[in-house]
Amino acid sequence: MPIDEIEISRRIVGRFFDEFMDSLELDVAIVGAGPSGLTAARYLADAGKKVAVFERKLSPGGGMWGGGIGYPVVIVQKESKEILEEVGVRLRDEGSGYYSANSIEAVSKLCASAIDSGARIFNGFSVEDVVVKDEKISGLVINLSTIEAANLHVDPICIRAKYSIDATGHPAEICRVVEEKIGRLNTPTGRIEKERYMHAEMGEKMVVENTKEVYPGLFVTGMAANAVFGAPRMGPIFGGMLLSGKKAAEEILKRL
Ligand code: 48H
Repeated sequence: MPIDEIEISRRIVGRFFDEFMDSLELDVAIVGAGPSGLTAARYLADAGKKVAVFERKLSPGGGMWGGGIGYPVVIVQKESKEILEEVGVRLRDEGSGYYSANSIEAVSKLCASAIDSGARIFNGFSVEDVVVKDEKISGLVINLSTIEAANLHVDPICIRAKYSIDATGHPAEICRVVEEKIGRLNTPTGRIEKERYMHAEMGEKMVVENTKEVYPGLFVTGMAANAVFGAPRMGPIFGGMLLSGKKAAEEILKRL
C-alpha cells in the first residue's frame, strides 16, 4: 500500500478525538495512573462503568516502576496478592506472607488490564482544578501537561463525572485544590493532615481505612489517602495501594 504522511496524521487525530469526545462525560474520572488509580479503574470498568484516568506523565504507573530504591521489585502481602494474580502478574513466594513481583511486569499488566476492561488512560493530561455544582464535585478541569510544563497561560477545558478519585499519590493534588478553594474536607480538622513517618504495618492498614469520600463527589485513594488523613508511609510494599484502589471502586459502585 502507498503510505502518506497526512493520512497517518488524519488517523491519529481522528482516533484520539473520537475517544476523547466520548470521555467528556464519565461515571468516574480518576486523577493519576499509579497502582491505586489503575486498580480502581479496572474494577470500575469491569463493572461496566465509563471510566477515564488522567495522567500527567507520558508513562502511566506512578511510583511503581522503580520498585524499592530503583530495583524493579515490589513486595505485596498475602491479603492483596490476588489483585496482582487476577491480572496475570507472576509472584514469588518469599515466605512469612510476603510475595515479590517484578515491578515492570506489575505496572504493565495493571495498565493493560485496566484498558482491556474498558477504562481509558489519557496520558499527558494534568488535572488542575475541580468543577463544583450544588456543593458537589461534578467534574475536573484538565489541561495538557505540555502547556503546564511550558508555563503557558492557556485556559483549560472540563470533563463531567458522577464521581472523581484523587489518586495523585504523595502530593494529594486534588484534595489540596479542595482544601485551598473550598476549605473543607471530610477529615478531623477539615484540612489536609499531612503524611507521617515510615511505619509499614500502620501505613498499609490505614491506607485502606482512609480510602473514602473526602468531599461530596470526590474519593481519595492510595498514598494520597494517607497524606490527607495524616497516616504513615509504608515504603515499597504495594499491597495497600492495590487494596485501596479496589476499595475506592467498591465504595463508588455502591453509590452509582
Ligand atoms: C494528572 C497527576 C496529577 C495531576 C499527580 O504516586 P503514585 O504511584 O500513586 P499511588 O497512590 O497509586 O501509589 C503510591 C506509590 O507509588 C508510592 O509512592 C508509595 C507506596 N510510597 C510509599 C513511601 O513510603 O514513599 O501515582 C500518582 C500518579 C503519578 O503518575 C503522577 O504523575 C500522577 O498521579 N499525578 N496526574 N494530574 N494533577 N498529580
